[in-house]
Amino acid sequence: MEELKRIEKTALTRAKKARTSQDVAQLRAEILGKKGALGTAMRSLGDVSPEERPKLGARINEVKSRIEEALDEAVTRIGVAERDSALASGRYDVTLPGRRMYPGAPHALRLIEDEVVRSLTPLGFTVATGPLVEHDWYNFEALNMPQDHPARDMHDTFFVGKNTVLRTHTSNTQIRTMLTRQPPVRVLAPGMVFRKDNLDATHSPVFHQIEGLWIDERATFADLKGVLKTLAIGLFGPEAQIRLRPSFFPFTEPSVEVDVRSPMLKKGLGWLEVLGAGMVHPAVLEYVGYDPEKVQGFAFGTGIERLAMLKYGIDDIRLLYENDLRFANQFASRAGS
Ligand code: FA5
Repeated sequence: MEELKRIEKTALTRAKKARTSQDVAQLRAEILGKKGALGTAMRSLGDVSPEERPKLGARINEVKSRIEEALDEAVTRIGVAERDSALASGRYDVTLPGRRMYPGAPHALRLIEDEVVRSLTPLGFTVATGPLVEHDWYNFEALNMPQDHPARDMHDTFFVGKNTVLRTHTSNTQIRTMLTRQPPVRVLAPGMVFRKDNLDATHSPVFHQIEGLWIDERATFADLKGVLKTLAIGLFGPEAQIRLRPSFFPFTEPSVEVDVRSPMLKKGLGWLEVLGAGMVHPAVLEYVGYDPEKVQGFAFGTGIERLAMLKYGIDDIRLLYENDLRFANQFASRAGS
């Protein structure tokens, strides 16, 4: 009990005298820390008789809370004093110009991806992802492009191993989705893709696509047109129009290329090609174990860079990758628009 009284007295006096936050921290460690004076007192409880123990324990707790209070008071007092002295010594010059803040802005490619997703989620689409390093089977074979198919030439491919490629399109995610889910399926698959294309104003060896897939008992070409129109309006405004031209993809039949025209676009008076699409080929449905007699559907895929270039009037794809803040910040105000 005597020793406790002494500890308390010293601690309270030293707390009052403390001048800096370090003084308080040191005192706190010396008295309240594990190896501090009170900690030692706590441990000595084991040596006293069972009758004495509760009384002594209660007393230790009392002393502890009084010391804590004194230390807290010291912290407040010192904080105020330190601020006053900083102000008095003129460390703040209120006439200096403020420091400029540079808030981040979403990248143009992110904005386009978000817009596509936002336009189509009300129709029941959800987002799916697939691997960037892909087995040949998912990237080509199951998409009706066997080993020697000439359509493979259109995708100049980076081979990582004999049967492993950097995916050349997001269509691998169609296959992976259909293999793991049963219809109805409605997914959007955004992501990075790779082709051995030389970097120039309109091509990059690494670029981004977003893929759509809708499979159901009765998902028709008319539904595809409706989805594409919704997408065009979401991206290019309510007056956007679409035009479908016959095309070829090994994994869709019939296949189309889709052009868009909108007064919102600078080149709005002409038709601009924006994506490829078509009804999923029955052979692809068979590859993934669906019955083409029972289910059908459509897919579409588009290049996000090209959409960004059209929408924002960017004439060189390289600007999208250079991270020049003067370029990147132009999109700050477009987030959510
Ligand atoms: C495809 O990749 C098909 N998978 C799209 C598809 C999906 C069709 C589903 C039907 C059904 P394509 O090879 O045309 O298609 O590429 C799609 C888009 O990617 C092009 O329209 C273009 O916008 C973009 N693209 C292609 N190569 C590059 C490149 N090197 N740099 C930037 N964008 C590119």
